[in-house]
Amino acid sequence: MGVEDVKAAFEGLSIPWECVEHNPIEKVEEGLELDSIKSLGCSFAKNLFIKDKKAGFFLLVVTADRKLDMKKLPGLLGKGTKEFRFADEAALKEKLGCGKGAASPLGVMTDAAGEVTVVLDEELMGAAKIGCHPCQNDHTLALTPDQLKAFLAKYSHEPMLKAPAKIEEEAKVVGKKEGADSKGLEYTKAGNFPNWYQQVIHKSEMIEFYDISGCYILRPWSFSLWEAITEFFDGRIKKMGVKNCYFPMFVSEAKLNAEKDHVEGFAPEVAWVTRSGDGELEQPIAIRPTSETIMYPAYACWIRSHRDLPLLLNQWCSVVRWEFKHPTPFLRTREFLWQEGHTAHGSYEEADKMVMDILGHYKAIYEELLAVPVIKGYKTEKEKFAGGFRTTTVEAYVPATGRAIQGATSHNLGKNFGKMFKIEYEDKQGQKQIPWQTSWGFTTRSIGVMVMVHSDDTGLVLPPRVAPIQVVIVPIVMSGMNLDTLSGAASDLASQLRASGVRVELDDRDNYNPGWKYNYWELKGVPLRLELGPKDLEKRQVRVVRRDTNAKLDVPWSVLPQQIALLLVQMQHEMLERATALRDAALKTVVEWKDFVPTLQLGHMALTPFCNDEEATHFEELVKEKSKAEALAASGAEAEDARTSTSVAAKTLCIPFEQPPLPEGTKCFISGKLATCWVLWGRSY
Ligand code: 87F
Repeated sequence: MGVEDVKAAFEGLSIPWECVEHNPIEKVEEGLELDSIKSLGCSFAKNLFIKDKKAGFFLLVVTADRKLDMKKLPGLLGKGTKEFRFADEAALKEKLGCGKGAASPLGVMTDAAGEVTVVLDEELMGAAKIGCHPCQNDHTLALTPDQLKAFLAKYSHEPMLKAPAKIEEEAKVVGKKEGADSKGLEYTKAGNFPNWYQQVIHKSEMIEFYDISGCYILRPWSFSLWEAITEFFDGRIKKMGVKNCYFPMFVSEAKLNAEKDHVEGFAPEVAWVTRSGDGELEQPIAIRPTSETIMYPAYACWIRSHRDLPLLLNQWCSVVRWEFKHPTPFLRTREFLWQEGHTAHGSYEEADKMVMDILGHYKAIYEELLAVPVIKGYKTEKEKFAGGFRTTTVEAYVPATGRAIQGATSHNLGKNFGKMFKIEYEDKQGQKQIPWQTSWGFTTRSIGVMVMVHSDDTGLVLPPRVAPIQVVIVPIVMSGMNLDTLSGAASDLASQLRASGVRVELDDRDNYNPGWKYNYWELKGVPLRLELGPKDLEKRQVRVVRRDTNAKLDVPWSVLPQQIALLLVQMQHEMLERATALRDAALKTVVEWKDFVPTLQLGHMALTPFCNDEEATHFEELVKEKSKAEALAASGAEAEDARTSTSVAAKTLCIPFEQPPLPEGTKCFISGKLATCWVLWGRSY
């Protein structure tokens, strides 16, 4: 098959012949550069000829920039497909009559047996004209999507049409590791952060993907981390007298809108149930995005006397916020797990102590459990929870992306909600009072932050305190050795460790070799690996390998539990130390505007003097605009960081509680007015 055959076929179908000749091209990208091809004014297709062991040949006709993940193709194409490979040149010639580099849907002329399924990318089908090779790569012709479909129909090839969202989209395939196999990570953290992150959480069996955008399955490996967090925090708040409860997830429209400031701005994210079965509901009902409006009407009933205070309630639940920004597992999902605490007090001081104590627990979860350093501070007026009086926050930092991220917030609500929901009580003097309220929330986002901070090019790295399995024992079985002695010793060591409170797994699966097991547990981030081979058996020792540093040491059986306990504590401590050093290195003091954007460009956070007066919000907005404009001008970058789908604009993270001295007369870096505090800025998630 060649250009003449295709031309004849076009004539038969009365498709106009618009064809150019050029030097042979091997790759789509080369074609995009050629003036002759550009003159056709068409979108250029990329044609991938692939083969599945079971289901046979497929020709994927997709937009030139579409990146496909071969492993996800069976999910996309169905038809009992299992495992795709690129088909070779011989098959391309045989099945489609196309020469090297000239795979083309027009090749269906050759496939009288109908062995090749043609898959068309819907986005490409939206183009005015599409460029194709007439089965040889030194000619390109243009035809409309309808003409292409007519051509395929003529040769009895009903194409499969696939929406771009369904075709695995990847912004850019960069940062792929050399020679990576499909079990391990194919991307590096520095080279392609988003793909690396996706693979870490998927291949470590933390997350399974789901067919509703922004929703993910939390598998046991990540859910246990959440359990470790809930257990810790639940213990702490119970000691403070907080009680758990559960309120309905549904809220009526009238209630949801009871406090205007609170819902305003958030309204587009509220998800509604409007139907049951095939009938419309009389009144649509919202799914909780947070529970102030659900809980406070009940508080109004329950709080009548000063004896009813403090009221300290918390609930563990999920909430739904229907966001349209690019989702990221854990960090930005449409449903997420959290706890929300809602308390009411007789004095401002008592409420504020509650706010601060909770913030302290949040910091402890991040630092003591997840080994992620955070900075405590107040949100500015612009960034605080609008329904409340004052918001406190813990802010974390992801060194690999240079992005800050809000860790959790604890609000002093003042009396705003009390007034709106008519929560009133009689004080000791018999006077009507409105209580001081607080609310505070901590979410599964924290798990994503931990992954982003600690994991590496080999996979997840789990801080020992939260690792579902802290130690894995891998027996090294050699051929011809006495299996019983080895497995006896291995399970003995496992029991000893278990007895000393360590979470141990003995991996005695006989269908995997030790190397495979090492990779598997490294990917899952288990802190310590114990290797037990014949030599170790002789010497009554075991080889211990640290996941975070890969450091190896031989430990005698006699002191194993003590040594392991020590190593786990050390590793936990050093993980926090390392993350803190990286975070601190990214904290820069900036006193003049000219240094601000260059600091952010380096992936740093900036601590600046700030006026923080009635005009503060205006100046924050100014910084947002100016920082974005300057960043774009400086780097020719895009408004969104392609790596993270986050804005390049800076915003305030917090007014840190710990304030460096502010020399008298220091000017605000943006307004030029007298500064009253230091504010922390960054690009953020
Ligand atoms: C989205 C839709 C509707 C955040 C929303 O931080 C309402 C809201 O009120 C909303 N997204 N918020 C703020 C939540 C404030 C507060 N609630 C209790 C917390 C901690 C837990």
